[in-house]
Amino acid sequence: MPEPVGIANLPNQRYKIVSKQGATFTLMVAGESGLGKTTFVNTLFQSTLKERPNPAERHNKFTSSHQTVELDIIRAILEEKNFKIRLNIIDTPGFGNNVNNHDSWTPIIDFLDDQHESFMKQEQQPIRYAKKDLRVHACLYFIRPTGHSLKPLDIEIMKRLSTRVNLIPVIAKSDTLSPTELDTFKTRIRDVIEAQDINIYTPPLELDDPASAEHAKQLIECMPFAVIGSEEDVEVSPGNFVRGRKYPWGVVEVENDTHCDFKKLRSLLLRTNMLDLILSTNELHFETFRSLKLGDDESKDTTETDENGEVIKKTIAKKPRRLHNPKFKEEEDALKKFFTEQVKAEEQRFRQWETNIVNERNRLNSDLEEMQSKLKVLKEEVKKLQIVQK
Ligand SMILES: Nc1nc2c(ncn2[C@@H]2O[C@H](COP(=O)(O)OP(=O)(O)OP(=O)(O)O)[C@@H](O)[C@H]2O)c(=O)[nH]1
Ligand SMILES: [Mg+2]
Repeated sequence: MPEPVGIANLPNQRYKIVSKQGATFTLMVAGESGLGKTTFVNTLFQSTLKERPNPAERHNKFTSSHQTVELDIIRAILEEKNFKIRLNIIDTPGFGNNVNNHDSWTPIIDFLDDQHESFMKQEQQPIRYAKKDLRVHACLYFIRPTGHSLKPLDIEIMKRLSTRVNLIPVIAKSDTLSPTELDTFKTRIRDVIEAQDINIYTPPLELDDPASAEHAKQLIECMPFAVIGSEEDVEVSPGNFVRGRKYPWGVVEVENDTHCDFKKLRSLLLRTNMLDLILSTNELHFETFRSLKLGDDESKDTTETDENGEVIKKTIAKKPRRLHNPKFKEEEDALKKFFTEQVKAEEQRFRQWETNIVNERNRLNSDLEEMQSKLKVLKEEVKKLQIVQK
């Protein structure tokens, strides 16, 4: 049985907001050439959609060597309990083997910015039609399984990606590393990410829900996810096929938690954290883009001549543009109101949480007292019995 994919049964109030409109989820894969990005996308689609009749349209733009040569958007609809998710996956051409690497990854950055830009323009229209939205909610960054560390090129690109999109690093072709090599590699990558201050996506720890907090902790410890892609089912025992890669010494299975983190990653993307990825794209990455675009606090240098004919330099701080525009003012007021409400709600939630903890502590204390008095009674009985025995 494939595990349920949707987010329809999430006990999350934010779910309701999105659910009325259905959701669009856009995932991107990026990284050096030949690391298995296209294979991964196909694996994800096949494993997720195998029970569904022909949902994915696939327009492959393969050259004879199967190298991806341009951005390729694959669309599908996931449907569960009347809840619809429009899923877009953006496959990108790999970079790294060109003379000029810069040319091979700037289109990816431009694509991300263009989607924010186009969404912003649509938002500014007086009549808001249904928006065309291809803003990327998560970008999987494929790391070559060298066992050493991140390359300078990886660091440079990851930095640029991480300010624009929820960045999720993954170790490509992890079947080529032994478990110990993989462990060391993961630690090194995490260290570099921290040292370089690269802001990767971290699942939020929902403190009021111990089960999901524990789950998030496990996901964080597992990062960067080690993945294996395969487009074939291989025979593991007579008549028994699984998605995997066959080697003379055995089979590595895509959907086996002891072989790689594919299932964990899929569940994060399509199930447990999809909503958080969607909302944080809007609240964090899109807002960052928007405020940069609106060019708040721009300043301008001008020169003037004073009465003695000397040139003096003046820096005129340009007023934030939105103050000139009543529409921006309105938006700002609405935002302020929104944030005040959010803070209030958070405080309320925090207080509730505190009360719950105090109640829980009191309950445990009284349990403890009860236990202690029971223990006392039992000890006395033991003593009595010992005396009787003598
Ligand atoms: N060992 C191993 N090989 C893999 C894995 N995934 C893909 N491959 C192989 O790696 C080769 C390249 O795979 P692609 O999926 O075309 O790589 P890509 O990242 O899309 O490459 P570009 O389109 O050039 O960027 C193919 O021969 C795949 O069969 C994996 O998890 N493990
Ligand atoms: Mg490809």
